[in-house]
Amino acid sequence: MDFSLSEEQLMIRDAARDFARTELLPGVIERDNLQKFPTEQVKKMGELGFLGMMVDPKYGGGGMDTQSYVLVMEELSKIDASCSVIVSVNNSLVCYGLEKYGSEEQKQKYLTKLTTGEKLGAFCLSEPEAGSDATSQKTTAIEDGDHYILNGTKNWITNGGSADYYLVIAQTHKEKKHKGINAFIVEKGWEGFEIGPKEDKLGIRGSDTHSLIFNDVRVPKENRIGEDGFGFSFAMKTLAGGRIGIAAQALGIAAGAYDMAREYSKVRKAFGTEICNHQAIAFKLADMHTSIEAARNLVYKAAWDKDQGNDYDMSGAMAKLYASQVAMDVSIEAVQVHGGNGYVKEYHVERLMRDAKITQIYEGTSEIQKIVISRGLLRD
Ligand code: COS
Repeated sequence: MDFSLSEEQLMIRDAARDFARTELLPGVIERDNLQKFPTEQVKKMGELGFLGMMVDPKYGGGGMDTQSYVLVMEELSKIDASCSVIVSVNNSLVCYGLEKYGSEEQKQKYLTKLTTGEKLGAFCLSEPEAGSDATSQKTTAIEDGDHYILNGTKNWITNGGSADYYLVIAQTHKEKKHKGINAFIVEKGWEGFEIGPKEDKLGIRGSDTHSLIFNDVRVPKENRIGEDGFGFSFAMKTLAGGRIGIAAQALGIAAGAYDMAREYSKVRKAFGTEICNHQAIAFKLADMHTSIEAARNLVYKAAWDKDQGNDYDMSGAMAKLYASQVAMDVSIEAVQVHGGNGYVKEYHVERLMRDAKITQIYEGTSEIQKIVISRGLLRD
């Protein structure tokens, strides 16, 4: 086994680390407080090539591997998980979905703008009654000549208010159940497409989460992705890669919280010495570091599987399940190491603790990951 990173991977990791420290850290508390979308930072991430990392350069992408993407996600998430989820959705759900399954016309028209940051994407699967139970889509897309007519509501959509292009999953042939579902590219501003109010969230408050309402929105047939009835499969295949991105986000949150706890423990004194000299704190650091290393190995393995062309449904699900638990555990312990200061926004760790929780929920809850893993184990 070779765990070493290439020169190129180290360079992109360091670029993300520098960017996170210089561009994300300064305003992160304010953005969290005010639920302010990081418009300027997203623009800069587009310029740095973080928004279409794995896409072929002929569509404006970086042509990089999944490992590089995971490294960038990890570094950004150490500081600002609200920014990293924007990167994750745009890369692994929207750009990946379009590059892998879109038509050449769709790639030329939409993908080339999404990779550069000129436009931002959103992935719209969840509904008020179809979150985990994703086959129960109530949004309909009914054929009408050379268009589909879209009606329904989507919930908890990341980049909901800020995106330009939306990949929307909807039911076309109800009687065919999941085999009658389609995925469509919908543009902001089309008649009948309304953006609902912004959600007031526990964490990742800089990211922009909305419900979306579709009232007789006319979508041209050429905006359907893949063959008729491919939509559910499209969503599942795309989400399998998305989960690697969220696993890397969880890993970054844990690593960021650990770094802060370690630094703090070396300067804060109690009972006449730095608190890291007390075994109660040193053992916490040992446990945190060990679990982060285990999570990192699972996340890198899932990325490696994807890069090798191996099946990554299970390894991605295992990485997300484990890394998201580690993000919760480590961030709670980081607050504890900081004592009273851990409860204060200025010290950052309380934000990381709030941000960690969503990694156990979105792109498939931990319970859904266990379904994916156990079904994979029991498949003949
Ligand atoms: N890749 C390709 N196809 C897949 C797939 C995958 N990873 N997982 C499932 N499918 C296919 C199945 O093969 C099946 O198709 P066929 O009948 O043609 O074989 C179809 O999808 C339905 O699968 P299944 O019967 O297993 O569906 P279930 O209703 O039992 O649900 C889970 C499957 C739970 C895995 C799925 O609904 C899921 O992932 N839910 C969570 C969705 C999610 O992540 N929501 C968050 C929203 S995005 S923030």
